[in-house]
Amino acid sequence: MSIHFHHFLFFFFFFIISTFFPLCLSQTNDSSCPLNFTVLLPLLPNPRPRLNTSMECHYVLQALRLVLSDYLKRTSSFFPPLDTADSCWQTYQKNFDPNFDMRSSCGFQTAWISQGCMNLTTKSSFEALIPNATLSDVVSNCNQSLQGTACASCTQSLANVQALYLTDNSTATVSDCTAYPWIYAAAFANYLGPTDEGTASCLFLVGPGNNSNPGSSRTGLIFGVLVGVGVGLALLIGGSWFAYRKYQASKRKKGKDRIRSLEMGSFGGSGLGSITESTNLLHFTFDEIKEATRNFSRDNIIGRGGYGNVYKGYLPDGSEVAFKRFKNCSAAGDANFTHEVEVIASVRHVNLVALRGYCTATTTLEGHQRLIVCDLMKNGSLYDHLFGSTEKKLSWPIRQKIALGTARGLAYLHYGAQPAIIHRDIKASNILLDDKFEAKVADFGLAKFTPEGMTHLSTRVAGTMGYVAPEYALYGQLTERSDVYSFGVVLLELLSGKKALVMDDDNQPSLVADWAWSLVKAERALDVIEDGMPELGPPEVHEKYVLVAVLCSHPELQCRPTMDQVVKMLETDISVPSIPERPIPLVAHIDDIERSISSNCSDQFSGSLIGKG
Ligand SMILES: *[C@@H]1O[C@H](CO)[C@@H](O)[C@H](O)[C@H]1NC(C)=O
Ligand SMILES: *[C@@H]1O[C@H](CO)[C@@H](O)[C@H](O)[C@H]1NC(C)=O
Ligand SMILES: *[C@@H]1O[C@H](CO)[C@@H](O)[C@H](O)[C@H]1NC(C)=O
Ligand SMILES: *[C@@H]1O[C@H](CO)[C@@H](O)[C@H](O)[C@H]1NC(C)=O
Ligand SMILES: *[C@@H]1O[C@H](CO)[C@@H](O)[C@H](O)[C@H]1NC(C)=O
Ligand SMILES: *[C@@H]1O[C@H](CO)[C@@H](O)[C@H](O)[C@H]1NC(C)=O
Ligand SMILES: *[C@@H]1O[C@H](CO)[C@@H](O)[C@H](O)[C@H]1NC(C)=O
Ligand SMILES: CC(=O)N[C@H]1CO[C@H](CO)[C@@H](O)[C@@H]1O
Repeated sequence: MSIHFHHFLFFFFFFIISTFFPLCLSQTNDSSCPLNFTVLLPLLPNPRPRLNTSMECHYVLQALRLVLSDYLKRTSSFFPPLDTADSCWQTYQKNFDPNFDMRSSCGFQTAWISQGCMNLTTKSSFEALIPNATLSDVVSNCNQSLQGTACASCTQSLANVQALYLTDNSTATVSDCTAYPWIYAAAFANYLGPTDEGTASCLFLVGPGNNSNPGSSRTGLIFGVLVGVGVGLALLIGGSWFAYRKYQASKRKKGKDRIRSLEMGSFGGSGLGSITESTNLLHFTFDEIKEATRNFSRDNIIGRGGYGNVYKGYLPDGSEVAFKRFKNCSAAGDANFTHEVEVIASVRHVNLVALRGYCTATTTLEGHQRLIVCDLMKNGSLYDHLFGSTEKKLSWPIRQKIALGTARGLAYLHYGAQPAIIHRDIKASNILLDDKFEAKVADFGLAKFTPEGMTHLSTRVAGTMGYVAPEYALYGQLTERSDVYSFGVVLLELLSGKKALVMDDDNQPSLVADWAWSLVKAERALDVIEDGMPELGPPEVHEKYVLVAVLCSHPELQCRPTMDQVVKMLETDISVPSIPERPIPLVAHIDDIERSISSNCSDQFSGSLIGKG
């Protein structure tokens, strides 16, 4: 965040020039732009280094958002009038860097500075969209100095606001829509206002920031950041640059898809590690992580999987996080990995686990290391609550909340994220729950980094077949609808308290999807619902959830709804379409094949097939 050092110089030159050569500036009339770019002046670190175009464009947008927030605070309007748009760009550019043509270099259209989305132009139109309770949540989290740890809770509550008004429509992909909560909060929720250093650096990543490391001087901070940037960015620039070019290409195609990097800026920096400019992702050193996890102590392990272990640990600022350590890595894939991590980190949604940072390192003792760092979820995974040692059964309202949250998170991965992400590994243990039982989908975008590589497919089909869509398991055909299938299975687990795949008394596999399907066909959908669930609501709602789950877990992919449709069905009164007939249940199908093979073929052949099934 503190990479923008040249600003002061530019302002300095600008003032020199405007003082001594006032005629140079009078060619364009900039007094008509109502934005006050002067508010940026005290916030810009000095000196500011020359940045790459992508970084520069990112920074231009962040700083612009701050200026818009100042304007909102003064006028209750988010944007200046359209007829001042050109003048505003010119003024901004003159102040920022006269030699950097923001509009042509970054692909910004003139009108964008005056346009929002969804007809949101004023304070009151934005407030009308957000429930009072949510707004007071924002105020309680953001009405304080946002320097340091307070930043994270504020940005989290803003992400909640974003999820509220960006829920059900393709508007989620119009990235400029995402900036409203930040602009609003700096203007009205935070009493210090957008020009406060803490507010500016938390909400807009503009400003000198503050080092969490007490005792380090400003010079030390800048030096540290320069070194950090040198090392961190050298590693990451390739990835983020590539991501940015991709973004630019898609933006040109779609026109409306602007200011994506504003959304990326929504991270609250904790001042640890070195920060990459585009996503504020932290790069941890291996030593930092060793310290946080007490040298990967067994006591800190909170999860195990084919990819490796998950550890909990504390960062020096006191926050508790989860470290996921990948097994059997080699340095060869690091560039790919960092690129992927950058992309994942740019995907932010209240129902997705937020990536905080990562680490790649080669150590003499432990070999090559790759880790990612995520927020720790207080309530563990859905699996723990359904099948673990937890005694208390989840109540119906909480299950409903988890179902809807998971559906929203997946819909965002499929239709909100750019590029779209197919999760591939939705299962109860990948749905994490925060302290308010908000569902957070974990591990998206990481399936390709499992050590098994391509063979992982067959491993998983054998291991957790209950979740894998048949077309993916059998032919490796991977689409968004494979995630929908897995979601349907998780939803059935959530409703019934039964595991995706169990062996019955005769050691025959039995899929929860087949079982639920047969109940629905027998018009006994309500029998799917787990007995003894607290706070049961109206049966119509239970039935709807069961039907949605059975529809999602339909063996034929074209019969499944999209995640967007699922969200709509779950949160509105839209009725669930009738469920198309399906072929023989999958497991029975395999049994039939096995039977026919064992009667027709050699024992060896049938043995190997059964072994796979
Ligand atoms: C600049 O624009 C403002 C408002 O539109 C106007 O009042 C002012 O006279 C203009 N100045 C010049 C030098 O054109
Ligand atoms: C712009 O902001 C600066 C610094 O906050 C302030 O001194 C100045 O009066 C403002 N200018 C206008 C036109 O509001
Ligand atoms: C925005 O407002 C205009 C006119 O007031 C209206 O025609 C348009 O449908 C509105 N768009 C949205 C998305 O509400
Ligand atoms: C929300 O707050 C506004 C003003 O603060 C008030 O007019 C409105 O009635 C409130 N709405 C609800 C549902 O409480
Ligand atoms: C959803 O977006 C489409 C355009 O993308 C728009 O026509 C429609 O009115 C929107 N629906 C809602 C409920 O906002
Ligand atoms: C924020 O807190 C200040 C005092 O700390 C108070 O004066 C102000 O009214 C609060 N703002 C809101 C929106 O509640
Ligand atoms: C940085 O934080 C320290 C306390 O940690 C505080 O005293 C100081 O004022 C802060 N610096 C800035 C520039 O906000
Ligand atoms: C500071 C920085 O990361 N500079 C990079 C800008 O982009 C060029 C390639 O376009 C790189 O060579 C620089 O290292």
